[in-house]
Amino acid sequence: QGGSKRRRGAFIVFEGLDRCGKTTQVQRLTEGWTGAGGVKGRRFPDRTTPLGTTINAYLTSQQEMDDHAIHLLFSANRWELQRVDNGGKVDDSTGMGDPSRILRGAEAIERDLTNGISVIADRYAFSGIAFSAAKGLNRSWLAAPDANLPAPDLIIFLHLPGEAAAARADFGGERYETVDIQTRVRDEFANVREKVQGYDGRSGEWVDVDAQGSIEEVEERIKRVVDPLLKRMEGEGLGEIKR
Ligand code: 2DT
Repeated sequence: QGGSKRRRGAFIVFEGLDRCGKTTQVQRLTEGWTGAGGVKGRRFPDRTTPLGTTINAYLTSQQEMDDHAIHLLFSANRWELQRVDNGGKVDDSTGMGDPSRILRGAEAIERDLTNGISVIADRYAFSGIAFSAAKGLNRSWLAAPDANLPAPDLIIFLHLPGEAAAARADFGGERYETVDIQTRVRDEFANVREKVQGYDGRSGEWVDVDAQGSIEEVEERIKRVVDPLLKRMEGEGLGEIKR
C-alpha cells in the first residue's frame, strides 16, 4: 500500500424499460460478483426512505403530484442516500449510539466506492430524465438536480426491440406501466444515450446490451462488458470518483 492511492469500487448502473430484466440481472451480477472488495446492490427509487414513501404513493397512484415536483423528489431520493458524515463529525446528538442508524449516509454510494466496495444500481438519474422528458418537461431543466451526484463508470442499457418488449408487456399496475408511456420513454432513453458522453462529460461509458434470450445468455453478455472494467480496476484502479 504505502502512499499509493487506495483502489475504489466500480459504480455500474443498469437502465432499460420495464420488464427488460434489469432487476434479475442486477441480482445475478451482485450475487456472482468476482471483483475485489465486495459489492452492494442499490435500487432507485429507494422506496424505504422518507421521500421514497412519497414516491411510492405517487407511483401507485395513491397520490397526485406536479410533474416537476415528482421529478425533483426522484432526484432528491438519490441525494438523500449520498449524505455522508462530514469527515467524522457524526451527529450523535440523538444519543442513539450507532451513527449508522442515524445517518443513512453510512450506506452511501460514495463512501462504499471510496472503501473499495463496488455498487450496482437498478436505475439511476438516466431513468429520471427519460421518464420526465416523456411527459414533455424541458430536457435541459431535467438534468440540473442530478448534477454532481457520483457518476457511474459504466451504464448498461438492457435493450429490447419493440416487438420483444410488447411480448413481455404484462405490466403491473403502476403509473408508468402502459405501452403508450413505455414507447415514449424508449425514445427518450435514446436521447439520453446520445447526450450521455456530451452533456456532462463525466458519465461513464453507455453500453447497449441485447436483453433478448435466456437469463443466462443476457448474463453472459453483461459479463463481457463488466469484466474489462474490473480488469482495468485491478491494474491501477479508477482513481477519483467522477462527479
Ligand atoms: P421500478 O421500481 O419498478 O424500477 O419503477 N422513475 C425512476 C422515474 O420516473 N424517475 C427516476 O428518477 C427513477 C429512478 C421509472 C420505478 C418507476 O419510477 C420511474 C419506473
